[in-house]
Amino acid sequence: MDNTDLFVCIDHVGLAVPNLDEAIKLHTEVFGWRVLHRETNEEQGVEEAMLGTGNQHVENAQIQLLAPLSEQSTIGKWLAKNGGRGGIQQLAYRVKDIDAVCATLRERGVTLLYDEPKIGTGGSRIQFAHPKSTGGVLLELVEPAAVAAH
Ligand code: V0V
Repeated sequence: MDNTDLFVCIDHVGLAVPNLDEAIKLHTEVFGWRVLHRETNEEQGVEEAMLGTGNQHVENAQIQLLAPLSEQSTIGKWLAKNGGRGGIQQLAYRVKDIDAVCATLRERGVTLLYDEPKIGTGGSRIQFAHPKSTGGVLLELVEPAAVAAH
């Protein structure tokens, strides 16, 4: 796959938060973000909200607030390791063809977490690259649902 076809843009930055309602209040009332979407993803162990700026729905990079469904969940463990405080947990790149991107990254030695992409926010297809193979950042790949449908 050509490098120019690999990533479309930054899709979102994921923030781990101890309490979703409090985090939404901060980001909407103080920072002026808008809640675009909210859902619970049992498989990922999160209650999450996607926030956007301005009038655009999905064209701009978003903020994803991620609250844990349990202490044993990925976000629950991340928060415990970080003294219970929130922070940046992941950086997500938007892709057009997640299967092709995963194949290319695997060829280049990147460690991907799942054999096949899983379902993420809004019915998107998602995959993660382990921080040990990305220079220390948990990298998510997102193929949005609208693209996945075509
Ligand atoms: C762990 N490490 C991280 C990290 N989490 N480094 C950067 N960013 C993070 N978020 C480092 C940690 O410091 C250790 O480094 C090493 O990785 C192993 O840490 P650990 O505490 O033992 O963590 P693990 O192995 O239990 O879990 C790490 C992985 C986990 C990446 C496997 O976070 C995972 O499965 N993430 C993917 C799923 C996920 O994040 N779901 C929640 C979002 P040292 O100390 O060894 O150097 S769900 C979502 O985004 C959705 C639904 C969506 O976008 O649609």
